[in-house]
Amino acid sequence: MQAHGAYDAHRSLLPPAATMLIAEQKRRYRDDGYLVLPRFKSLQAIAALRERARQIVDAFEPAAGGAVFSTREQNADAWFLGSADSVRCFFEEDAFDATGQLRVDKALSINKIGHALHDRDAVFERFSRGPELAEVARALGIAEPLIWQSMYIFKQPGIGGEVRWHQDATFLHSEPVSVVGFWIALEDATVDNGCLWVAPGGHRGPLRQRFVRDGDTVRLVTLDDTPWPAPASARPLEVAAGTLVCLHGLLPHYSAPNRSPQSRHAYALHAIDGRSRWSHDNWLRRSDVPRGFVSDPD
Ligand SMILES: O=C(O)CCC(=O)C(=O)O
Repeated sequence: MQAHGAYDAHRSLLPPAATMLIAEQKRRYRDDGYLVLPRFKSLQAIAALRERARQIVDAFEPAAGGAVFSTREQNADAWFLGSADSVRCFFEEDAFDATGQLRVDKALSINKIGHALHDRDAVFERFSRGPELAEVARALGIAEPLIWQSMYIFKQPGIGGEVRWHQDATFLHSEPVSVVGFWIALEDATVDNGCLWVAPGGHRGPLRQRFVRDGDTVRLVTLDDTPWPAPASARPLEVAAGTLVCLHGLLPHYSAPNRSPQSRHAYALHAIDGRSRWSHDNWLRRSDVPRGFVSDPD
């Protein structure tokens, strides 16, 4: 990738990306299970979102809960389950030393904020909705999008946790599977700082696992023993800040740990098609019905 300074200065002069997907892009999504749309969000919009995330973390009192977010197994404590309907911070697994003290400042220790930012915070609400996202969702075949989940992912310098191979339909299941991930880079994502890796075409395989909730417990159930893709078939998605990556719900993807000194912030929305049946044993439960990408009139 180009040097950050020059790259950013140049990019801010470019026109916004066209949001009307052309046939070739739709074909690529159908064939590969993902689509990369550069320059989808402006640097100004990103700056506003990052500032709001900074404020949320600043106001966060770890004593109030603050579970570690395990990127290997989703630990189902009350803090995690309650985040389905609210805005909560989760620490990186490696944030604490052996005595339980934070190794670095709180602002550099948070793994993510989740999972209802898009509905519970005005700044995130604005970023998460609008005609551009609505148009992309429509073009990808989601006729009645319902945004069930949002995550601000920090991938902190040095301790940013791995997100293992997974398919989003494991966590946000419906019949038929319809979930699509809308992942937006808020900083340049590189192999060094833990960009996404995908298995092109892998969405044509089966759903391997389901993350099933029973009361206040959750478990990962194996549905299909098909192995995860071989490392050689994984493709890194090195993208610039502002890029939107759309991920089919069955596409295997992962991100490696971030051992670099550079963070890799991203914001992810997950929407299902309201024409499919939401699986009520999903971990995520809401007190209200999720909405789509169209903003409420003021
Ligand atoms: O941003 C990451 O590192 C992983 C995100 C991801 O896997 C997802 O949103 O499904």
